[in-house]
Amino acid sequence: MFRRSVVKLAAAAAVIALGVGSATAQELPKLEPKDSYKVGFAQTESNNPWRIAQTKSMQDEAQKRGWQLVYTDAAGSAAKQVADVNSMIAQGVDAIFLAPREEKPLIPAVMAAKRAGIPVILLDRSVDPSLAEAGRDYVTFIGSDFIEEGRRAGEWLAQTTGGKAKIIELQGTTGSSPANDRAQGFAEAIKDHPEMEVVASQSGDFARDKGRQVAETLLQAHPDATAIYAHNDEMAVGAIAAVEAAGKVPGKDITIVSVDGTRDALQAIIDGKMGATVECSPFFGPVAYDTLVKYANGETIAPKIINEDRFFDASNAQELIAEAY
Ligand code: GYE
Repeated sequence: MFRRSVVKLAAAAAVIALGVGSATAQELPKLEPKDSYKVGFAQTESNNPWRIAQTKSMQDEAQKRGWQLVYTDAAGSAAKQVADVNSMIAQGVDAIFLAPREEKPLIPAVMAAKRAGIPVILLDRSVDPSLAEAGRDYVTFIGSDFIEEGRRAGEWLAQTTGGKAKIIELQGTTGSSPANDRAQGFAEAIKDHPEMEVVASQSGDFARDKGRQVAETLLQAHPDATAIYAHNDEMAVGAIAAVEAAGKVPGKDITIVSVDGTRDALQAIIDGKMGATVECSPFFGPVAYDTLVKYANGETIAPKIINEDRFFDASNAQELIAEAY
């Protein structure tokens, strides 16, 4: 008798647990419409003009709206970024904007926020889609189409070199979504050009000096290289110094193409040292907060919100440098 009721009770508990479990596993945390929010922005690092412009955009827009912004800088550490998100959860923010440094290590942060009932919007970088999903684990990803960026860089290089190039590729941060996708898009663009070949590919961690060092080593190992594809402008600017240190002329002996659209890159294009850069906008503030307001108002949010990006080369760099960062 006693045993039977225990079994029944256990079964009922299991049903309830299943019900609750599957509901929370499927549903995103809701957000109440309010006049102003306290939001978190978990930045990955601040070692380049792109990051600084992005942070400023998030801060300026929060100030304009009278929102409270809890800002953290993970200083290039995925582990610190997870801790930063946990501290935002403890501070009871209404929502978290996260720029995940790498695709996998930030999954626990996304899940912790979800468990705490705090909606997350991914900004500029994404997480591994097999481990976390937009619309279920986080609200949406807002940023550029990195595969398309890589493709545009590759197509420009194919056109400029007549489909003939020995390429050094400077990859971004290992395990980050822009590094993965920019490599993929570029490879797709050059695969039908039999005389275009990536002779070496190594990470420069999206950083100027690391990019310079890696380019220096790879230029020594591959003296026949004719082009450099950098996954961001900071590494491309570092690579210009490496090319010059190797006694070669950037823009003549070595064609350089990259991604972002920083002021230094546009200046290098004007100076003829760099060929082109695919724009990747860092100005997220308005679209980030507008999306959160729409979410709070119960509007359907697309799983990806893709920024429109331009292309900078010798034809427009001079005209557009005034608005660069
Ligand atoms: O290109 C780079 C930055 O995640 C899209 O990260 C961003 C990239 C950007 O450090 O400069």
